Amino acid sequence: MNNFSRRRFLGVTALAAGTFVTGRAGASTQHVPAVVVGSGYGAAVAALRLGEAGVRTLVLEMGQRWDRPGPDGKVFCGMLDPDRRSMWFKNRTEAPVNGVLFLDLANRPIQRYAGVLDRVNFPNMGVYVGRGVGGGSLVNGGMAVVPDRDYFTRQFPTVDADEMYTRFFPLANRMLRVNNIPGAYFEASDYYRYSRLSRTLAGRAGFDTAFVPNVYSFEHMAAEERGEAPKSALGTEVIYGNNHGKFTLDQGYLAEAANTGHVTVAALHQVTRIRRNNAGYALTVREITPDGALVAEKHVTCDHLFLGAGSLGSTELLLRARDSGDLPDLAAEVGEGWGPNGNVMTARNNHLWHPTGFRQSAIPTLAISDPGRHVFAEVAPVPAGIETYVSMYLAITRSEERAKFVYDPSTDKAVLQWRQGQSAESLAAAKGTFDRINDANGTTYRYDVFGGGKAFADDFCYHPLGGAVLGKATDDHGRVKGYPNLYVTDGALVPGSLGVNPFVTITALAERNLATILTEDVHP
Ligand code: FAE
Repeated sequence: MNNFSRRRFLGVTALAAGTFVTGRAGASTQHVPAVVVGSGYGAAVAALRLGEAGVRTLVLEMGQRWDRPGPDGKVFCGMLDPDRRSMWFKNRTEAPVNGVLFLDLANRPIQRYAGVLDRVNFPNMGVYVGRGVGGGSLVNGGMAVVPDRDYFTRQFPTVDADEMYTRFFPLANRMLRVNNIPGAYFEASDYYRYSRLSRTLAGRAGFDTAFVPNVYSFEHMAAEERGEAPKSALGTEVIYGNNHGKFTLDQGYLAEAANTGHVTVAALHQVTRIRRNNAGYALTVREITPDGALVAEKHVTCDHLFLGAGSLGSTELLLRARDSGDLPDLAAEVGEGWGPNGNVMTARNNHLWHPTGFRQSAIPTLAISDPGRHVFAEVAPVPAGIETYVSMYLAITRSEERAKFVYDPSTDKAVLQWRQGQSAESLAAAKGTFDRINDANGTTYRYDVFGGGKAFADDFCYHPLGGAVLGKATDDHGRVKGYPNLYVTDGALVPGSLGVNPFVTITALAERNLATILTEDVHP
């Protein structure tokens, strides 16, 4: 079933999920056997597998449920005409691309609202994350890549790679409905002229390219191009949500979890504090309206607590708990091992006889591989609606640089201690690859695309990884050290670098961990 529309699927989820209603502040505490914090990849896996095992589970997600159309009839706003739905409580959009030709094409003032994309700004690093039921799946580029096995084994020496590569990666790919662009469509579509040009220019520099699998339905995309389906990827939609075509977690794992009858999803519910309570855990939860007004402070207790609030969210909850004395026995490694997956973006200028096309699919499908420098550079679209002659890339590099989060009691937040120089190794690798492409083609970098007039953007990332690393802050299955029945199930487990886009790995690892936790801890 590839021709899906968001509203049809989300209707099922919303009905099946029911509601989590306890009255206003001061209402009595609700007890549930299991709580999952967040609703991204790791959280969604936990919710489904707990539900299937018959465990009554409450999913608490701070973002909105994205199933109702706005006044324009669309659930999500577009990238070129962002409104309040675009970003999480900002006065102005903070899109990664600042503009082209020094025109601020992308960013504009918006009303503060529970929008779908957040950029969390730390001193030297901005981190993009999704906010809503479905987490990062709502805003990401859908690129679904299984990591190189040798590198995976280096990052996760205690995980059985055979089991991952024969059982859990294939399972994750199936569950997420990963598909590949048909070669004939790629070669013929006007919307992939930009990728074909980058392939040609990379080839002249001696680099191979490879297709990148995706969870966006290429059947739907081809129907968009034929005019038989509403345009989403071909209508410049991606980082503020796709109204059609992309198979997100709310349509997959989370809808299936709700259909078990044991899982309830509460949107606009942010967990602010976790403490010990008898044999389990007590949570403080803040419910807000989409405009940010406090609805109620709620209290929930549970026997098993799964943290799936993402690298930033899960790490912050744990650090706050350790350093404020709520869970004082948490390991010293909590907050450590964070990295941006070596993310570096860059943009090149093409010759006038090499247009990239004013029509560009927002879903990337091709990557340039530079094995010598360990650079995997995805060809990103510049869907500006005009010819820009710009080629843009997200380079994923391998780097050993790691940073830690420190809890700041004055703001009650975890602050990332990433230093500017820590991106130098990644930047040099990406520069090595693209210098060679420029040299082979007589082309140059663009300095007008990213903030600060820089050719290489190394001060933001899409792939935050680490903070509660597997085997360090947790045991080898994500059980938090020192606290039974408390688990981390998301990107916080991944030690800073994977070499490729992370969501397939986060999903597969969560499947692996849940399989053991369910048999050994929940239903021993
Ligand atoms: P994540 O999906 O981030 O979900 C965490 C959820 O927890 C969010 O919904 C939060 O709102 C929620 N939350 C946080 N704190 C709390 C709290 N205290 N209480 C309640 N809820 C909370 O976690 N990856 C790829 O593999 N391929 C791509 O093409 C790709 N493109 C990307 C493009 C963009 C613009 C962005 C932002 C990311 C992209 N990523 C991509 C990264 C990918 O989406 C990310 O690695 C995963 O979403 C991380 O999954 P987690 O389960 O760790």
